[in-house]
Amino acid sequence: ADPVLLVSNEGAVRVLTLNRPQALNAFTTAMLGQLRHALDDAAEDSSVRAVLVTGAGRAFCAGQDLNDPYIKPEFETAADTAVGAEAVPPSGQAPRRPKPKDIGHLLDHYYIPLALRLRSMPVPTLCAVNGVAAGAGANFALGCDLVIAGRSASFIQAFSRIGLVPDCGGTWLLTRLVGRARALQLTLLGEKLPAEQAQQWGLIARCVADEELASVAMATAQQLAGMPTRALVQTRAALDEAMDLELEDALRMEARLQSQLGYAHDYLEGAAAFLDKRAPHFKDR
Ligand code: T3D
Repeated sequence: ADPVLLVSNEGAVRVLTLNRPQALNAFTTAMLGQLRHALDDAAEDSSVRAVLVTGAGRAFCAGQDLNDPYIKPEFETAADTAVGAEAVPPSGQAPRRPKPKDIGHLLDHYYIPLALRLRSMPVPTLCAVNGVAAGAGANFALGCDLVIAGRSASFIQAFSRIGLVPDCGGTWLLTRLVGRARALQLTLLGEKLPAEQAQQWGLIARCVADEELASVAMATAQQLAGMPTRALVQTRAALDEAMDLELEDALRMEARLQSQLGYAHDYLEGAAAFLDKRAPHFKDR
């Protein structure tokens, strides 16, 4: 069988490609597990300075695979139980009573660790959204530091269509990215948001022509990989933290981080390179 996640390197950029194109790269537990391990590997490998995630085929990711045994609805039949079953319909079909299922288990074991891993990566992350990104697929993409989408891509908070709430960080991310009104519009109606509008709303960084997506995403990932990694990662953490801080506390957090970075190699190198009018060579992670 084809691997469900392709892993490759382009210089200091680790490229992760979701690879179940026949099911629009919907997440199976196997794929979620491999994705998390691949992020762990990238985090631990000091030669990696940026991670680029994309999808194979015409979609980025259709969210949780609804055929996965952990989540696929199952119904009791007369063979399972004779007590309490619904009456046999006039058509003569077997009674269909849903079997209780704890689908929250999937979140505890797969989506929560994955979303936390992504947000705490020690290198910048970039998602190249090459087609539709639905449900947890959309929110995984939006959890990356930069999101670049092809013009034909779209974002769908598909959860409400199937009786669920947004997960994989959607409740936290969407309100921060586009505000409550637009977050509610996206999550209640579950409508498709085209990439261009997603950019206009500030949900994603860029929308580019489909045929340019791969090259623009790779060039941006290479650009990030050549930058002072530790400062980039601390910028992400500081922006997230500042959302919940008073101004004075945010100012003090900035001062604390700046003090630490001021002693690091990358600041000394960056400032010296500027003064010397040469290209800097960053190495802190
Ligand atoms: O607690 C928990 O654990 C729950 C966790 C939930 C996390 C979630 O992500 S919930 C949301 C799950 N995702 C969805 O509900 C989206 C379902 N898919 C769609 O709405 C549509 O497929 C799309 C809008 C994404 C794309 O539409 P379209 O018309 O371009 O493609 P299609 O024809 O619908 O799909 C193509 C194939 O992919 C098709 O298979 P087939 O008929 O060719 O054999 C379709 O069944 C399959 N597919 C698409 N999405 C999923 C899927 N198979 C399994 N699971 C999917 N999510």
